Amino acid sequence: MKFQLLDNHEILTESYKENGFIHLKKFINFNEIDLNQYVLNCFNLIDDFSIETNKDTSSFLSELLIQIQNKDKGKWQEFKDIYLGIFQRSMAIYELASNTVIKTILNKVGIKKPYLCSDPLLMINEGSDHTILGNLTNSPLHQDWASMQSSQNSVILWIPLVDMCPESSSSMRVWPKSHLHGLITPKDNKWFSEITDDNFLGQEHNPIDIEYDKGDCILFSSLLVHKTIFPKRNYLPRLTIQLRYGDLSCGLLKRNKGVFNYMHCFPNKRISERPNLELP
Ligand SMILES: O=C(O)CCC(=O)C(=O)O
Repeated sequence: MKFQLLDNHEILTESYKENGFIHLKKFINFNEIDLNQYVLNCFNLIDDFSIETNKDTSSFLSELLIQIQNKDKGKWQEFKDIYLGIFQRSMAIYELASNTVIKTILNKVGIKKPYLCSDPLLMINEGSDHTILGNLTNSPLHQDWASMQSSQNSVILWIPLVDMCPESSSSMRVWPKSHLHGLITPKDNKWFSEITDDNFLGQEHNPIDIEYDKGDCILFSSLLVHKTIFPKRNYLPRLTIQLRYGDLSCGLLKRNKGVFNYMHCFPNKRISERPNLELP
């Protein structure tokens, strides 16, 4: 997958501070055929899928997900494991995450000493015809800080890799200025550190539904309130890059002794717990 970052962005620092997010148009160019090939290579770890890769990514993904859905539920679980383990960690996404243009942008929004506070991820949001990934894909009302627990000024770069069509694409709803309230207490033990409408003063703010083009970037504060939105019916899957950065120079992070909350490297199961694992 080849990304070419466009570095002609005028960073609207004031607007970011005020609203808690900025929309960077045409943030990356990428070669779609390679992206589809990467996706196919991951699916082919489960079975042999034969499908043309030179299609629009949404319909390509949709076709693959339907093919898995038509198989037995054991295959669904295999796909979930591959999705969480391998699929999300494309090397191209890691390369992108370390790009100097991104570092410059991070400096402009106040992150003096950036570090990656979670793995850079390639994510799927399922379409209306798919149920394999379930709640792994769409997010409820939340602030990312509750799960990231990084610096006060930590940010997320959210980069959709498919074309948006308002009638058939999912997106994000964001509440401008909501980051100014600080952290809102999440519900107990809820997936995605969900917050309720009651403990969020959402009425004070008018939410915005993001309309994106493929390769745009929404850069937002980890304290911005947001959630996934999708049309009532007939929407296609979406592929998104998500990058998360904190600031090593932040007093809060230091007082929290550099807390790090994304422990992807813990083995899910030991070798002895996988009796059918073929050993090298
Ligand atoms: O991609 C989405 O629909 C939601 C993403 C999200 O909630 C996040 O990046 O925190």
